[in-house]
Amino acid sequence: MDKTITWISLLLIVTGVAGVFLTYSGVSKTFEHGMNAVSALLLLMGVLMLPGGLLRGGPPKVSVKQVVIVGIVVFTVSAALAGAAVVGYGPFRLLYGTGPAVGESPIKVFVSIVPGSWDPRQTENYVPKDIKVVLAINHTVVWSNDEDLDVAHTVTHDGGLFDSGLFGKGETYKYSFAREGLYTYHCVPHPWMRGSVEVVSIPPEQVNEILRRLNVTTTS
Ligand SMILES: [Cu+2]
Repeated sequence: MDKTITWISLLLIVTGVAGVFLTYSGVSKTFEHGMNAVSALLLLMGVLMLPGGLLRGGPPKVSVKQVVIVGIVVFTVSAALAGAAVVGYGPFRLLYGTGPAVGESPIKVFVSIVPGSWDPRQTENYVPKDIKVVLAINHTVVWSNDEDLDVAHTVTHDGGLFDSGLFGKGETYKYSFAREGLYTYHCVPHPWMRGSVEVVSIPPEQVNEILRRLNVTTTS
């Protein structure tokens, strides 16, 4: 067995698995595809190299101690993965879906990404920066990229709940909030761009009363 090749291939496999896990953890859709391709390639290289390293110069002679160590590592990794699956951590969140699908609200809220948002010296970017919306009334927010130059931005939740991916000048991104909470978000290429949406709920009678007074008809 060739120790160097074996270690390199194990390192590639670990890096590859970690990379795939991270990219599916909702860090950012913007980098997901590129990162995944690189991680998958590392993983593949590791898997292809491993037998070469292990079997070079005849089958490896292993001691009981080595078997025990490998056993402990395999057990720990399996237990960690099983635990992650149970609590829906990282990529396993996909097993539990993304929460209830929610329709668009009768009233939409518009946030403008104003010209010059790409400039870190400019304090105005998402305008208005911090908004409050009410479930069933105006929980659908539309962000529009109003740059006058060809600059793409993202609307990316800090916790990975939603991510627009890059969208260019003149384009919009729409998201409907399903639950109460404070949602802070940022722009991936310009991390100084930050905004928040506070989502609150009120009793259904009040919702109906407000919509009736505003003369807004719902389609449900
Ligand atoms: Cu941006």
